[in-house]
Amino acid sequence: MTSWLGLPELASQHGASLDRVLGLVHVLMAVLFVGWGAFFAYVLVRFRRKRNPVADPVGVTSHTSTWLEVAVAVAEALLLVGLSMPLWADRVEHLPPPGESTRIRVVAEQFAWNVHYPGPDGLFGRTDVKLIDAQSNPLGLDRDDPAAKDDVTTINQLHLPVDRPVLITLSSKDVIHSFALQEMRVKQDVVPGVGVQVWFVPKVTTAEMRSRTGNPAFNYEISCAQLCGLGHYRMRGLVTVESPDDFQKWMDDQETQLAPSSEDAVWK
Ligand SMILES: [Cu+2]
Repeated sequence: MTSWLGLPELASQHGASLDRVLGLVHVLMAVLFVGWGAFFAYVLVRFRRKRNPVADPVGVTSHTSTWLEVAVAVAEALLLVGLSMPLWADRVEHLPPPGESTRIRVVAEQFAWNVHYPGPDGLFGRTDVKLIDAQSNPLGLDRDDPAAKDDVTTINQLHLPVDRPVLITLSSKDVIHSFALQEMRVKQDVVPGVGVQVWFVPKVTTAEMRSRTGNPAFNYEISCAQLCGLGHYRMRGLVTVESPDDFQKWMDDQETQLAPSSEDAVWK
């Protein structure tokens, strides 16, 4: 169900509380907009020149406006301290345990998302900037490192199992990008030289979302939410949220492709 704000469909665990804060902020803004608008119109009529030919140096003596301003400040403080700050603290302080999460590295570059899974050993292989090859090895992964042998890499393809925390470490090879998954309510700047962690729990598979939206062509997407250069518009990735079994199947397929082919074996 799309909320009254016209937000994208919601597909993550924490997203509902984020949408609630966003909704309340909009309610407060609507009240202020209508309230101040009405006040402005009232003042235009009430203090018109015909009725007030001479300026009044004393002005307003009632304290109503002061109290109204205090009320607005209290409402804003409640939104900020009561709702937004606890929500944000929960996002950045309570990262899920790595052992219970799908761990992924995502390295942004102009203009693609390089995705790195640790493979069955759970260890990310060594990467080295000297090994980077734009075509064959955009991550600079050292395949001679034992931990790297089973690592799975993709470009613009993110596969995620549903109902399990996803813990992503973001970094950039060039400029500032922004990793955005609209339906997951995830948006995080990707800064060169910094590894930023972001996490969420996908709750709706791609297939479920297709039937929910009635759109058989629906796909989750990674978009870059930071204007990062001329090719910014094409910096998008495909996200597939699937059952743990389907995810495992996909991972196994990737592993099979990593294994030396039979042809190689013959020539060795
Ligand atoms: Cu970008």
